[in-house]
Amino acid sequence: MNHLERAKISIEDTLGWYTGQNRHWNLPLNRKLQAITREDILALKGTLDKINQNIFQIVTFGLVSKGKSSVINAFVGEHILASGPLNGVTQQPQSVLWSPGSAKVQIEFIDTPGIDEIAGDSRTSMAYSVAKSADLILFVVSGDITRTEYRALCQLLESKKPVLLVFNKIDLYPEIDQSTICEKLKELACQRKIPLRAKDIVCIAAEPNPVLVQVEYPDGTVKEELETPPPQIDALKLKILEILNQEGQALLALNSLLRAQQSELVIAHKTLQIQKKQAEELIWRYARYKSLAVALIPIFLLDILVGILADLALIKALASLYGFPITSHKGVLLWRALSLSVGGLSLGELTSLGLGKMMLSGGGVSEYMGSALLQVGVASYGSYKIGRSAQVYLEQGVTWSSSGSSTIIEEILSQAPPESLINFAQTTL
Ligand SMILES: Nc1nc2c(ncn2[C@@H]2O[C@H](COP(=O)(O)OP(=O)(O)OP(=O)(O)O)[C@@H](O)[C@H]2O)c(=O)[nH]1
Ligand SMILES: [Mg+2]
Repeated sequence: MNHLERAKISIEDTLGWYTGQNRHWNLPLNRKLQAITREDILALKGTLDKINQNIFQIVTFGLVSKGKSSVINAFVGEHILASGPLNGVTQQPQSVLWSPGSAKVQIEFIDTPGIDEIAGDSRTSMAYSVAKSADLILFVVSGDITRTEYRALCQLLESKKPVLLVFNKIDLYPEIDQSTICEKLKELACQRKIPLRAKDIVCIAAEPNPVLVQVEYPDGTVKEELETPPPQIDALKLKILEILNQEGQALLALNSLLRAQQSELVIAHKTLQIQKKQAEELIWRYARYKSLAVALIPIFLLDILVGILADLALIKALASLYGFPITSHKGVLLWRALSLSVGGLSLGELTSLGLGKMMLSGGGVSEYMGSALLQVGVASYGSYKIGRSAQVYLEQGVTWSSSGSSTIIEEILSQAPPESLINFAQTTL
């Protein structure tokens, strides 16, 4: 099974958990929780649809008026998106489907509003949030790279996004200079003055200016007329097709999984917030059970065993309270990890105190009680700590959920060829 198929199953699985299809709810559905996680569940569904339909999302990004909308229009061959010389023509993200023909995938171009020099501008944040969910970003520039552009580029690369630098409006330069400009840009990349690889820089003219051409009429007269040349985007088309062929599936799988994890994280966080009080009660209840059992069972090791079982039961109870996916096996693994990090002390001390309790059981009641009480304190403290840490782990449930998304992500990253865009995006900055 390839990565894309495995990613699909993993996301289906995840969605199943959160929509209650394959989730062992033993609590009535929490209406409030359902309401506040509705959007995140929809986002998860959207990710699944995207992967089911093989939709590869390409986002255009850049400063205002660089030609972002024009690039998409040039691909689809129609003036679908408004473009114009004024800054801020695009106010909202818009999406346009394009089928590249030969490739098996569909491309969804998403146009974003131009980022502005003003920090905190709402359209800028909108553009960033769209870009961060892209499978590939076309960073459109049309001239010297400004400080704002450089910073924005670094910010996207820091979030491990695959980026192509698209130098648009190349027609504004005399034809003989055009290839020199492209070479210069690539050289800057080689010198690391642009944080990209030379091969990820493409020069195009999405909507070239009209040029004067000589038109010969049937009567032999020759007139100069303005004619709009076709877009010059072949280099970009080729580059995108190359990426799609070489690593399109891996990119699609990787980004879908990362996006699904993001939605899962938000759902987990909201669930934890809402169930906080109940979880708190649960933790204390289990801490009490455990202390009682540990204090009353005079048999050494049996008390420890009962204590461990109580912790395991607590972890399972917390998981099912939150409705997060957890199997018994994962519960044990989690308990082991947690008790090593927080409860190592309690287990060790419980053992020695248990031993003490056993030795003193032949002595006076007060000695036995003293040792047992100490053991109870450690037991309930350990239980409390384990419960608390389980909450934190559960919040990050995505990393060890039954769908195994992290394992697939790790595989995709480790199997990405050194020359791939995936590998570059992961290792740069
Ligand atoms: N000469 C030339 N002009 C272009 C090219 N591509 C776009 N333009 C012009 O640049 C201007 C801005 O283009 P848009 O596509 O609206 O730019 P944008 O980046 O989407 O702008 P905002 O939505 O405002 O952020 C328009 O007047 C286009 O005609 C090109 O390749 N060559
Ligand atoms: Mg635009």
